[in-house]
Amino acid sequence: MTRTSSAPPRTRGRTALSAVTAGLLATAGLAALATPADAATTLGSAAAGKGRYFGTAVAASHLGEAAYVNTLDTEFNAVTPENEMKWDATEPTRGSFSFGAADQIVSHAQGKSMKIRGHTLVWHSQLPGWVSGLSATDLRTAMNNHITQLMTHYKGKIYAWDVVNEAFQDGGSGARRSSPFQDKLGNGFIEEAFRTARATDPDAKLCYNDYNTDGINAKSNAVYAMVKDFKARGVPIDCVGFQSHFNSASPVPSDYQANLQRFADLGVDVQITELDIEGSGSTQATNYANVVKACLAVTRCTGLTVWGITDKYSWRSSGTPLLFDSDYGKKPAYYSVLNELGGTSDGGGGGGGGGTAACTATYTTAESWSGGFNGKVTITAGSSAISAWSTTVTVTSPQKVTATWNGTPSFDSSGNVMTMKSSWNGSLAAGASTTFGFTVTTNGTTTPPVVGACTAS
Ligand code: 9MR
Repeated sequence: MTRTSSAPPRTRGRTALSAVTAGLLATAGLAALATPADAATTLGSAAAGKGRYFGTAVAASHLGEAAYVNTLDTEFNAVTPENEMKWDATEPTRGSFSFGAADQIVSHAQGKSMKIRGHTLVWHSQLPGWVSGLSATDLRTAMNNHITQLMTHYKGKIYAWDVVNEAFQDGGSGARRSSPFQDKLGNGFIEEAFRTARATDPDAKLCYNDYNTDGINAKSNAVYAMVKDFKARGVPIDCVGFQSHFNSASPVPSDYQANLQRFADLGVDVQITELDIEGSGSTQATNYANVVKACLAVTRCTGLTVWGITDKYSWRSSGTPLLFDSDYGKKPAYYSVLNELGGTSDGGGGGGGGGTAACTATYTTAESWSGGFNGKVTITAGSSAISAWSTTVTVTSPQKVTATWNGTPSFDSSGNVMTMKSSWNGSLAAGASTTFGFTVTTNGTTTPPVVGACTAS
């Protein structure tokens, strides 16, 4: 990439976009996005077609990133704040509550009619130091107050709360995990937390959530016994969350579906709450498909949540466990999930398009200068010839796309997401390439654009 301090070189055939034209394109782009034609081409809409939600963990700190929000809003219809509702975030000192970051996520989700899972009210981790210093009586008061304050603040907005998280030990003992709550209040803290929760927001579903309980094993047997006992005694519980963090050491269990079913048979909903599966390619895609299959086979499995949107921000990023890669490209696992949900791929180039025409889009900065740069995207047809292609280019506000060439652009309402479709250059033989280009005025921000998956027909 060449850096010069002069004005941009003129490019032959470039289309200058006046403010008026850009505005018209933005309007046209909005209309195109609203067509029912893309009804089942996203995870959320395909899951809805099966009576389920498809959610993701969201971090408030990324809500300013256009590509992050674009993927969230396009693909998902439920969110779980990844850390923002935890005790250390919401009540860092006793009695003083801070809801700012969680509120950001909640208001974004509400604006898009997404379901919200509240995570989490009572957990041994991310617990501020002051809690563990309390006497039993005081701890009981503090726990009930914490539950009451959070659930009151979000009353009417939360689909399901993880009331108690990870209260059981790993391994074969089936015992409760040591925690300030367990050690000072005994087994009864879980029941008390659920009763307080029900009294505060009777409309929210109340879940117990844990990991390594995804198959039938000593730990899940212990949770099963607790839920059975709660149901028998009328302790309010509506759902059990199965976190489903998988990797080669902890693979998708073969009795996953049977385990979900036995809990459902106790009269609770089951939900996949923190799904991620380390790996790549077709192995990862198959594992994801198996998880979706299991949920769909269990009537009371009401939805799935993946633990993040992009590998870039995963809590275990190096294991690339999510459905979108670090550039928000759709991975084979994305296509296998969509397919399993009964959705249809729009032919995108993630490699899992299931026989539809495919292409890839790759970005390079062709030239840059003080105040702007020219981006070049190379579109390459896959193993079959294609007759048209399309991809997205997302720039970071306050950047603006001020010119384009070799394609037909349209813009979303923010102006930051450009959908570029082929014009004269749609027909490509198998493996053949073409390019399109655009000029970005940086307005002080030099972040490179993010190019989405390539769609071919
Ligand atoms: O993804 C969360 C990560 O950002 C935090 O650093 C971590 C701290 O405990 O918690 C992660 O989320 C956890 C979730 O709240 C409960 N189940 C396990 C998740 C992964 O550690």
